[in-house]
Amino acid sequence: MFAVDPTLHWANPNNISMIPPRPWPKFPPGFPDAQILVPLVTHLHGGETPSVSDGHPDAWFTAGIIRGEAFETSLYTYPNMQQPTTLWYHDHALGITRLNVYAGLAGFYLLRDPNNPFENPNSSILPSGEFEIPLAIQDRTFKCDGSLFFDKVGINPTIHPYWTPEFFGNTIMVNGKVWPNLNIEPRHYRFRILNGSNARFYNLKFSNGQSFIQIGTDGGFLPSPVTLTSLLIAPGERADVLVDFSSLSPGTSIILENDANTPYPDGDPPDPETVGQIMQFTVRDQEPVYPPELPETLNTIPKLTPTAPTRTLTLNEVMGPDGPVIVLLNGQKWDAPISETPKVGATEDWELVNLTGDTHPIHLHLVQFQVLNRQIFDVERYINDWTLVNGTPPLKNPTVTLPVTGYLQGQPVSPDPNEMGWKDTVRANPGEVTRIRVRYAPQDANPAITLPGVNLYPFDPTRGPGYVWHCHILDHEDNEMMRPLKLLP
Ligand SMILES: [Cu+2]
Repeated sequence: MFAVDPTLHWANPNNISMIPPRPWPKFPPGFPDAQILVPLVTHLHGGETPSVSDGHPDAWFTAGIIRGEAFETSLYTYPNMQQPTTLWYHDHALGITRLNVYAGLAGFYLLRDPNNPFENPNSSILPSGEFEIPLAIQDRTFKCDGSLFFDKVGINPTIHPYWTPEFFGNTIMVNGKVWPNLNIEPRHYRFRILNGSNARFYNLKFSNGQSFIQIGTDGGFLPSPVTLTSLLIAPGERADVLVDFSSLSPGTSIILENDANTPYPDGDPPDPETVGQIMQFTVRDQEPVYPPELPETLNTIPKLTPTAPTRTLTLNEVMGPDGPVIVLLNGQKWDAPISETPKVGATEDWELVNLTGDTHPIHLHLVQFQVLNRQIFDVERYINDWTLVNGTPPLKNPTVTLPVTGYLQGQPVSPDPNEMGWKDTVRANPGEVTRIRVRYAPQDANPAITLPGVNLYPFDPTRGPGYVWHCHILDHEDNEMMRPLKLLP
């Protein structure tokens, strides 16, 4: 369907060892040996999952018998022991995830807990049944015949013939339908919103300016409800949202709009006639139903204390003649020696030092973490000194950590109120250090007994091929913005 770029480090099921000399063929046909056999592997995003079932990028397999080097089984086990929340599953095969997800390999995985007071079938606090609707937002571009279009000319075609740094579609699809309308009753609804796009951020708001309430984030319910008039959501993030339509008169139509720039935050504004619109809601002629009052407390998020040194990790972009050619974490490619090896049970602070011009949604597998704060820093001086210490990326040697302390400016800024819960994907903004606190233990582990070297998972997370952390802009993830994450006993 789409141009597989074999100049990236990718699954390569036919084991193409030599890329023929330039000039490279246009797609189609591209490289025919790269186009046949589709490697894929499923990752349950946000899941506390054994590593053999986590969808490691090298654990891919084809419809035949060809398997990646980390493959152990195609039968996965999900313990489902974590808090109830909006998870989703999608392809994670090395270097081809952007194409497989764009082709449709993504879906919701709503984890429920009948023992949770808001999820109990007898509770009427939250809308349920037909009034609880998952909304997967994805941008797409279609050809005249209705088939999907994906970029097939690279921005640096002499280096990567087909890869582009970000794919942005020119239409918005919700649950597989372009710009849908939903007929609603004049009452409250619960929407499980997912940004399932490859690279597009959304800043969502209603055309009538009405507010709405966010009750949950990536990993579960927020500590308390947060009233919003706009919701910023990056690829991979989820938001559990209540919207009250009870004051709208019958026949009224309102539009869920988007005003996030692409790339985010400093790119072009969306066309208000096209990608500036997400979907429409039209009110049926019915008696209004008013929402019950929400409790002030929805969840208790434990206070964690770090038990290991802070990790300072950079986000790097390497420029080619016509724009980015590769995007890196800590200056390293995917196959450089593993450097993120926390002890199971440990609690670590990670400082994500963004040296690029864009926001990157950074996702860690296995864990739900807490966002501590963000702080601006002197990017130019840091890059100069980092490059003096480490050289120009991609680095051959292990990265020497350059503490960001001497480059910080201003005060740390608290996360947004709707980031105060459990998160598995965090927006790392340009020019900022984003600090997160990560505990390698189940979400509900008692902090008093969570210690480095103590495994509280119902499985052994130190065995198997390990986990990964990566940028959730799929075009970045496919071109080296992903690193292994291996837990030690
Ligand atoms: Cu990125």
